[in-house]
Amino acid sequence: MAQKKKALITGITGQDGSYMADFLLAKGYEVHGLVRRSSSFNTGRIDHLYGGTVQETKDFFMHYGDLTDTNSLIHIIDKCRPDEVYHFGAQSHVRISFDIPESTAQITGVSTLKLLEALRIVSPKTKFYQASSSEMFGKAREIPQKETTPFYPRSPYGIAKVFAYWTAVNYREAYGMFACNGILFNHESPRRGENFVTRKITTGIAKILAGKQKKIYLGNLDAKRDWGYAPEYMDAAWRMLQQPEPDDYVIATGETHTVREFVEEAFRVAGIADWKNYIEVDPRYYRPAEVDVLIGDATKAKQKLGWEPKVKFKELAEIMVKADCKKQGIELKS
Ligand code: NAP
Ligand code: G4F
Repeated sequence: MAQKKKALITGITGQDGSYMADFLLAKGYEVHGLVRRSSSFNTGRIDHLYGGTVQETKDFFMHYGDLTDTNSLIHIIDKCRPDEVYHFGAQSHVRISFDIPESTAQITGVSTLKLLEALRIVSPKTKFYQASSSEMFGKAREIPQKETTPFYPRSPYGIAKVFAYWTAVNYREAYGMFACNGILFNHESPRRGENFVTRKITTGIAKILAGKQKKIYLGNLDAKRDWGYAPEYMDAAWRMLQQPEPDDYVIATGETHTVREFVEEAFRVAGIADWKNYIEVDPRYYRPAEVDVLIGDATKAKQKLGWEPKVKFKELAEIMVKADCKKQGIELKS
């Protein structure tokens, strides 16, 4: 019988890592996850994988570690000897990266160097996925953005991601390692962190309907993003590591919408016409430097990976509003 493939996922307790764990387990992988110590449980997104208690199954293993702790990374890689590493762990909030730029640089940027160096020493044949971001395009030099578009990051987060991107390219070119950058545009889901704008809106609407919240306080409503559906983006990330050669790919829907349009669509799904009564603009949520417009061109991914997004803007808003309403005990009709 062929040996199961082994994957190590950093950021397994986050949105993407948890969907990737679901995806790889369904494909028959043995999945290892790096989990950091937290004073409250941080495994809510993966509890379903082991029935709600912190127990391992025969195909699913958790390892305590931290992206700032090089020794923990070396030990985990040595113990698992993964065929593939999916590096999703990061301080991933752009606004907050202005408050904690140094730790963001370490966790979001330098951790890629630590992992690749650990792999180079311990397990150089392991394939490596770097969770690169459309935030690297920042003050975009070209519309739409593709693999060849120059970077112009606008936040400590974006700068850290540019460092990580070039580190992955360098380890590929210098040491022949199989390292790929997935340059993913915003992707959302019911598992999205509640302080990212789409989820803040959909949880807010659900709580308004449940009578638990009166208003939603937001920042810049004019920013435009290319929003896709997170589970589909994990399929793209996996496909990158199955190619004969490592490469970098933009993953996006090719549509862009303002935050205001997301608000309008989400309130429409919830059956509330007068959304302006529930939204207040609070300058606290503005950023010192904003990324005004992002829109991706995923032609290369379509041609080389056979990947295309199915869920677009309206369906995404519907999925998220319905899921958050359901959590509040409210079933919305289609
Ligand atoms: P997320 O939900 O914020 O998840 C981040 C993960 O990183 C969590 O599991 C978190 O652990 C972990 N983490 C943070 N600091 C750590 C540390 N010091 N040591 C170990 N683990 C640590 O992010 P996401 O939305 O899933 O995004 C996944 C990756 O893709 C990130 O690298 C993000 O920057 C990148 N990305 C995301 C998008 C998007 O639209 N979602 C687009 C492009 C790129 P806790 O659960 O303990 O906090
Ligand atoms: O939802 P956001 O916080 O996502 P942002 O900044 O685009 O970053 C996300 O996507 C990146 C990919 O491009 C990832 F790399 C990154 O890790 C993260 O997942 O904000 C989206 C837009 C921004 O323009 C922001 O200014 O929404 C605007 N916004 C308006 N009001 C708000 C709010 N953002 C947040 N988080 N909270 C608000 O109240």
